[in-house]
Amino acid sequence: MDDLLDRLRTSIGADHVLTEDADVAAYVVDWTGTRAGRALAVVRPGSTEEVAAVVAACAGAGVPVVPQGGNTGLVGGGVPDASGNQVVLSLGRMRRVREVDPVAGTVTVDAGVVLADVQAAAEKVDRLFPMSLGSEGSCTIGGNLSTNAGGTAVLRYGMTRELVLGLEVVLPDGRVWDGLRGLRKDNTGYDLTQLFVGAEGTLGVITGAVLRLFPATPRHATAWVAVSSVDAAVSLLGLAQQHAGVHLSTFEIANRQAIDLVLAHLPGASDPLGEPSDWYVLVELAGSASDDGLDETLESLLGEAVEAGCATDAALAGSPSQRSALWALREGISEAQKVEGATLKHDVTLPIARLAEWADAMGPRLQEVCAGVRLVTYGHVGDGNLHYNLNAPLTDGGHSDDDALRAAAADLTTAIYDSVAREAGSISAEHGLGRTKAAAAASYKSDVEVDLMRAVKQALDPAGLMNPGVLVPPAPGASA
Ligand code: FAD
Ligand code: 2HG
Ligand code: ZN
Repeated sequence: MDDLLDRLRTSIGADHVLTEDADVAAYVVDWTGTRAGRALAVVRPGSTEEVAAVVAACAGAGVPVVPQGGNTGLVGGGVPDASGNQVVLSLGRMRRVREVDPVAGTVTVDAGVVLADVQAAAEKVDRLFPMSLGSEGSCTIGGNLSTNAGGTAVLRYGMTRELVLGLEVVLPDGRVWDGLRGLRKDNTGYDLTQLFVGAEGTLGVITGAVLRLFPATPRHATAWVAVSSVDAAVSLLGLAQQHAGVHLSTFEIANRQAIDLVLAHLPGASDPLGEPSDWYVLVELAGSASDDGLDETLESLLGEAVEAGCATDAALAGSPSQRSALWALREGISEAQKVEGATLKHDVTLPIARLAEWADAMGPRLQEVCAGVRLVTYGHVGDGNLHYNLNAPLTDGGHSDDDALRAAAADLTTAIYDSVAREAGSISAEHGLGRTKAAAAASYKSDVEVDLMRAVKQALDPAGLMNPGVLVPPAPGASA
């Protein structure tokens, strides 16, 4: 292995090959703090050519590579396993916005560019890059593409795969595929770009991307709405679609438990409504500079919603700072859950029409499995996607009983996944599979689907060195 490390140092500079425990520490543990591995080295190449050199050297030495962007992934796909034999390839030095073309509506970036920086580059030319995640200050475009990230703008603009036109990828043998084309029309064969989207680093390392831009939406009308149930939220969604049409950009749900955690743990958070409600929806309409009347549309929508019984109260943002405060309540939930204690995440999608009944039945069922487990339910209800997360029961002294949650974790997750499968839903709406869910996802797929996934992996990465153990479960009898 010393030979490999020497080769890597020669290829990208000794300063960018990290092996000391203190230097690699931040790269081997995930955001949740629950997935920790060990790495042979963390390498930080600064260009596509350097990425190719690293991958070729690792392939030559038979050493697995784990691509990593901002390390905000929630399923353990970007951190190494416990073997200490894997090289973490961080894209953190590849942060160049290569080109912005407002007329074509494209931006071309290095894969290590942070999502917020892509948004800012678009804004500078009066355009919008719509993807929006709570982690946008740290996650990278390479990670967003590799997880096919969702977020709060999917309702209007779609998942990451709908926002990309072309890619540059270093293949598992070190060759570079230059597919950096900004064409909207290109029917010249298999869509290779889409093959790498959502591949979680198992087919190659994305080094660059051409992304789509949209007209800027500087005008917003935002409300925090109290609703009595998931059912009421779904009815409100129907009304919002009727009233606001294309301007409806955000429709996010959170239960009271989730908001209680934010109010308890996030400095400066306050409840915008006088009376507590079981559920809340964050609704936002967005429009161009010439779109007058968004506030009026939102007010009339909410008036009708109260009359129809699908909303009980609402607070409208009257200023940008009030808007930020409402968004902070929604975006702060993940962090607040983590501060509170042990957490079990379930990122599920169901057909929207089935969400309410499913959630109503699931709660009591989970109490049978783990008495007192706290349901922290929130997410992108407009996309049928709930983060059906759990926090530990409270002890008599009011502390998070993390051991109780850990003891019941497998049974709780199985109860949720089995019932999602019965509804023809998905056990990973937007976070991917990583190491955490690869085996579970395969167990709910048909043999045909799993075979197809393995065939794609085998075709592109026959040596199995790109992020092994992630997304594709090993074939029966094969070593992981
Ligand atoms: P990493 O965590 O570094 O990696 C994620 C996966 O992509 C790994 O499998 C890794 O190997 C692979 N990868 C990374 N870069 C590359 C590359 N260049 N080439 C090939 N493979 C690569 N996700 C959502 O979908 N919606 C949300 O609303 C959302 N909100 C979040 C809020 C918070 C507070 C946090 C902590 C996370 C949230 N996430 C959300 C999850 C996470 O931010 C996304 O999955 C994001 O896309 C990961 O980007 P990253 O750069 O951090 O990738
Ligand atoms: C969100 O929508 C993210 O806030 C994170 O997808 C969800 O932490 C989670 O479970
Ligand atoms: Zn989410």
